[in-house]
Amino acid sequence: MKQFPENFLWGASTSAFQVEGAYNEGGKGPATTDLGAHDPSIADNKVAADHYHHWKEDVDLMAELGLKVYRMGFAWSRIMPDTSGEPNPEGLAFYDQLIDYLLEKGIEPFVTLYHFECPQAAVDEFGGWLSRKMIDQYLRYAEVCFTHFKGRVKRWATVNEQLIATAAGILNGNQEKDPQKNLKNVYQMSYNVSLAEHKAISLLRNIDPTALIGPVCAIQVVYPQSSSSEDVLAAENAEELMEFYLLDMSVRGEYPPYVEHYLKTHDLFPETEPGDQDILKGSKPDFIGINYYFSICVREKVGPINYNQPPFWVSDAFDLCENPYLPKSEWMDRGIDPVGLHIGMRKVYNRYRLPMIVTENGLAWSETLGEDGKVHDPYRIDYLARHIQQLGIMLDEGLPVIGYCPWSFLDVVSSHQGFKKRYGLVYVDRTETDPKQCTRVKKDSFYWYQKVIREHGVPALQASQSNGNK
Ligand code: IFM
Repeated sequence: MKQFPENFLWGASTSAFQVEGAYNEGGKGPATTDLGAHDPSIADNKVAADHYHHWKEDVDLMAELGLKVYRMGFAWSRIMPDTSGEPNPEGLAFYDQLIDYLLEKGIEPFVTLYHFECPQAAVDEFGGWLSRKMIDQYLRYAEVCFTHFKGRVKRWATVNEQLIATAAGILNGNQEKDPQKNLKNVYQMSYNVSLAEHKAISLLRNIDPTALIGPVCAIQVVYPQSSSSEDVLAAENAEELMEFYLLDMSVRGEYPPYVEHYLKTHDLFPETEPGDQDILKGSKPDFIGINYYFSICVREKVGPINYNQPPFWVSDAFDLCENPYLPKSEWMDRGIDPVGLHIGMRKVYNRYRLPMIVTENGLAWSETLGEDGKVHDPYRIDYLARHIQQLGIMLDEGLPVIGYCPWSFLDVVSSHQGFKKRYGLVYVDRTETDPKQCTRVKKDSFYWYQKVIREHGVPALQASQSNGNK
């Protein structure tokens, strides 16, 4: 068995809006994620996993699991309910008790400032990230958090999955219907997020120079459908447009040349202002958070642009296609690909030379409690084991992988699939329409991961379909 280092950060992840519930309690302001157009037959985040009322029990479970770090989120509008710049004392008090109890249990809180939820007030008043006013809102929020939690939170994430946060109108309030204008909005919002991120990093250096901060990126591992030069170039284009454009902005404060050219020639280049360069180049993150679930496969673009897909796939530079070599499952229709994590993280390190922590990785499954009152999830254990095994190989190769936080610590609500799509190590007993008591039940994967943490690694695995079935 590969022994992971003693100080390896074994963790688990959640985000605030997907677990907390209590959407209108404790002085919290409305958020985009509260007000989205939800199908009433699908659970929303009003109760979610009711972590707001179960937080102590949840931390006890984390301690039982042996977590070294808990990658969590603050709900922006719980701390800053409106645009006045005045924090909500009740919101801060909720996180005070949670963070203090985590620390008491020896678990490091690793907090994401912005994980998809935007204060609705900012969207209503000035269009959210479409306006530069949002940069000031984010910065004030960051200032409140950095100051209030100084010395207790020593690791921060600026933004979770900027690609999704800016592409999904339901999360950021971008209602533009015209596809070209919508795309332009996406790139403008993303540019504003990058400015906000750099300002926040510089601010943390002043407020708490010993704390660490970095982005959380949904890395895109893109394979060409064939070895034709055109398909290979299409795969490179896709990685530049969906991953490196964001990470280059986070780390280097500039677009990759290909992306700058692409945006300019497609009338998508954002509006900039004098002085932006100094902001973007004025700070650098300490680490990169890696979110990875699956790889994708593309081929050379032929035919007209298909606007009927998420904005980040709308392009004349590549076309999405199937990867026939990977096993698939209900919620993993692109395929399960542990080696892709290795490929993706190696590229990230070679490009940026920063420590990396896996901030999300996990397998969704539609689960219910069994007749024995338990949840047996061998599929999840297999998925996690094979990805952790790849981390061991990376460590042997000398890549600075400092931790692993599977998604998710407990079942969370997904924006479009409610509780049908479960990722947790801990089961939350509720249905789509009836939150019941949200009783916690430890899945088999909980006990398995507990052993992984205790023994510092996973036993050697047999090759299986999950490694590809060429
Ligand atoms: O639930 C999401 C999370 O909010 C961001 N990363 C992907 C997860 C699974 O879809």
